[in-house]
Amino acid sequence: MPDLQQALAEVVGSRHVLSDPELTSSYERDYTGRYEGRARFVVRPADTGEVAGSMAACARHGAAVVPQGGNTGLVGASVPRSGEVVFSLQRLSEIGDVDPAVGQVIVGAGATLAALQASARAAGEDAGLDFAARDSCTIGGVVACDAGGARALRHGTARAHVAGLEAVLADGSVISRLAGLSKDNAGYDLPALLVGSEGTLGIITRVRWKLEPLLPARVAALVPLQSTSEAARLLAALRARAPSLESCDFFLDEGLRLVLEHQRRESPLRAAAPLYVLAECAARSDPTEELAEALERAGIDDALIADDSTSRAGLWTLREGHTDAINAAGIPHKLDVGIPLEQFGRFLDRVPDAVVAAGGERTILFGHLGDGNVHVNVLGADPGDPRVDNAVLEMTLECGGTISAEHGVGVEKARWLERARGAAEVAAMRAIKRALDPDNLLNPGAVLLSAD
Ligand code: 2HG
Ligand code: ZN
Repeated sequence: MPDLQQALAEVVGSRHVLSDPELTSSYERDYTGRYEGRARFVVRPADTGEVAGSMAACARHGAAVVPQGGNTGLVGASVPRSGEVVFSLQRLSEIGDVDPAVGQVIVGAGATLAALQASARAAGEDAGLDFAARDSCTIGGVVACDAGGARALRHGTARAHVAGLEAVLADGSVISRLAGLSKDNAGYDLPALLVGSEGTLGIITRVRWKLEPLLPARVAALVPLQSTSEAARLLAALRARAPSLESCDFFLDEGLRLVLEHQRRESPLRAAAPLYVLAECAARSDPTEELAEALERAGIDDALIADDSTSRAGLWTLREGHTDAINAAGIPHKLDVGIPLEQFGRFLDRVPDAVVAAGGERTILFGHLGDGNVHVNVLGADPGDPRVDNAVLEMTLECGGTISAEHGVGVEKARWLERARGAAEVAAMRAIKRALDPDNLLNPGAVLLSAD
C-alpha cells in the first residue's frame, strides 16, 4: 500500500497535498485564535470525486479528517486537534444556474455565502441568509453547522434552505440528493441528518439551495432602549405591525463603545443607552410606514432610521463589527446560546457577574433578539480555562435555553452535550455516529466527545 501522502497525491495531485508548515498554518488556527492544532496534511480536492477518493484513502489508512471550508467556525470544529488530515473544500466553489421555476440553485461546498448571494441577486432572487462572515464562510460549512444570522428570524436557518445535498461518507462512498423534489419521502432523510452535523457524519460537497424572492425595498431602525422589557415590547410591536420584519438584532453600550473605538468612528446617536435594537424590514414596496407604525406602538420616538443602502450598511457595521472589534481586543471565549425571551433580561443581567466569578474580565453581549440568540463574548480569561464556558452554559440551562443556537457544538461544548440534551438523546446520536462512522474518522471530538 502506498503511504497516505502518496495515496492522496494520486487522487488530487501532489501540489494539493500540503505538508509544509508555512502552507498549512492558516488551516490550523481558527479565526478567534482560541483553537489550533497540527494537521498531518492539508488536502485540497477539486470536486466530489476527489473528496471521495481522498476519504477512501484516509479510511484505508485509518486517518482521521477535519473538513474545512472558509475556517470561520467559532467552536473549534474546523481546525485539527491532533494530526488529522484537513480536507479544504475551497476548490469546490462552483455555483450552477438558478432554476427560476423552483427558485433553487446547486452550490459547491466551497462557494462563499457572498458568491451565492451575488448569483442569487443576478437572477432576481435572494439567498435568504446573511451574516458578517459572508465573504469567507463557505456553503458546506454554513450547512454543516446550520448557520443562522440576522435574517433567520424571517427565513429560517441554513436548514430551511437545504432542498437537498451531496456528501461523502466515512468510507468514501457518495450520497446524492440533488434533484430538488419538494415531495420526496423515500426512506430516511439523510440530508437533514447531515445539516448541523459539523462534519462528523459526512463531508458535504454540494448543496441544492432554496432561494427567496428578492425584496428590494428595505428600511432599518437603530433604537436606543433603557431595558430588556422595552426591547421585548418593541419586538412584539414589530411582529404585530410589520409583517415585513426581517431582522431584529441587539447590542449593549459596552459593545458599541468597543466597536466605535475599533472602527474609529463616532456614534450616530445623540445619546448613549444601555441597549440598542437594530431592526430591518424588507418588502417589495417601501416598508417605512409599517416600521414607523410599529415604533409608534412601542412608544419610540428617538429611533435612527436608515432607508438607503449606505446608511443601512452604516448601522449594520455597528452590529456586525462586534466580532472583529472583540478579536482585536484579545482572544475571546465565545458562547453562542439561545435563551427563552421571557428569561432574556435575567440572563443578560446576571451573566457578567458569573463571568467575573469564573475568572473572566469583560463580557460583551450581543446577538439576534428576535431568535433569543445571545452571543456571549468574554475577554480576559485564559483560552484553555473552561470555567467561564461552564458558568455561562450552566446559567443558560438554568434559564431553559440551548447551549448552541447557530455556531454549533464543536469541541468547545462537546462536554456539555449530554447535560443539554440528556443521556437518551446523546446515546441515540452516538448510535448514528457509530453506524455512519464506525472508526470515528470524521471530525473526531467535535459534537460528541471521542473518549466515551
Ligand atoms: C454574528 O452574529 C455571528 O455576528 C458571530 O454569529 C458572533 O462573534 C460572535 O460571537
Ligand atoms: Zn450571530
